[in-house]
Amino acid sequence: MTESSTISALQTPSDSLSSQQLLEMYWAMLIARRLDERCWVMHRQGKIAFHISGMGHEATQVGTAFAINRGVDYVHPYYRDLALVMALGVTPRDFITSLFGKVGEYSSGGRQMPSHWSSRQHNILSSSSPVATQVPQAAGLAFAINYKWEQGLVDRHDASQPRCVVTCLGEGSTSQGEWHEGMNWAGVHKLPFICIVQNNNYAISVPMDQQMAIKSVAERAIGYGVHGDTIDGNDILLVYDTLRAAVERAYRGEGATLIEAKTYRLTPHSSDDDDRTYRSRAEVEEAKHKDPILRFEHLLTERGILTDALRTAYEQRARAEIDDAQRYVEQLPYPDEAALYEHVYAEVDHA
Ligand SMILES: Cc1ncc(C[n+]2csc(CCOP(=O)(O)OP(=O)(O)O)c2C)c(N)n1
Ligand SMILES: [Mg+2]
Repeated sequence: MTESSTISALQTPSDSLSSQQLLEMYWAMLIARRLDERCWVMHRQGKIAFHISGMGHEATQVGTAFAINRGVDYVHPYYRDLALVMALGVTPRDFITSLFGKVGEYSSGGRQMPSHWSSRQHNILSSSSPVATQVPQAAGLAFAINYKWEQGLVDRHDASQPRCVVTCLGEGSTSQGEWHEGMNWAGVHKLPFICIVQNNNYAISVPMDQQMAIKSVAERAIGYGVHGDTIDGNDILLVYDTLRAAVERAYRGEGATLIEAKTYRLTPHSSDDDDRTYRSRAEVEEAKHKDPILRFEHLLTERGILTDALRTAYEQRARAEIDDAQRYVEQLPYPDEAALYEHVYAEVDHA
């Protein structure tokens, strides 16, 4: 990613971001949303079997990506992080190839379910399907970074090296033991670790008040000895500022941060879910008024940064990129049957 080192070196609060940087953030949210929408269409057309959406979470995810040293710091995302991984460099072609499971699929050669991101190139760790397993893994990675600093193997000020680990999960997944173990470990060892809980109030059909007896996940930070913040996850600039502070804390060796970003998922949990069974249409409609993309669009328009002409141009560009990606993937072949056994067992030389 070209911008990564600039952003990291700036140490800027959001009010010093340039118009160009703000527009890049807007673009990152928009392209993820339009791709996400296309995925639902492809699913309804019977072209793909499954889609899990990030719609509504874009401010949290893009604000996060822009606050780290992109492509250098590690990110251990969860399945809803489409906008986050795209802001790190995953392209519409990459993602659509995953959805179709076609040859050349970037994360697993088409073996994993879609949205189980993995990209060595972008320092994105591969997640497992059991929720929250990424948290102790991410804490372990942060431990390794810290260990190298302590042993003098890596200079903690070297911005070409990973200096923190960001991991994400939903509020429901914080009921898993792995979350608590990972958070505790990060607190004990003062790790360069940031955990973002994307709180959309539901774990599929189960509301948050059936997962925990407290109002805010971040209240638990004190129990782990880490810094905790609860923020409006639909406010991209607030997300950015909160993340910048957490990233700087990690880089300075001052320990871990737990960020609870309150947001809303605008779609059913996945293409296999019918959310009419557990939440009212009125509630979903109400949430659409707080759509993080519309909110950022409004702010940028008010500041004179985003014009109608520019917005139209972005929409056209998004459409063209997604059309191109879909066309490209549809003509790709499926993997050969024999490829099923590749990378599963070590090659044994029987000679
Ligand atoms: C250990 C485990 N239990 C159950 C599941 C099935 N499952 C997948 S996603 C999910 C809901 C998680 O909700 P939350 O953490 O709030 O994240 P959200 O989907 O709302 O973003 C569940 C129960 C799973 N993948 N792993
Ligand atoms: Mg949730």
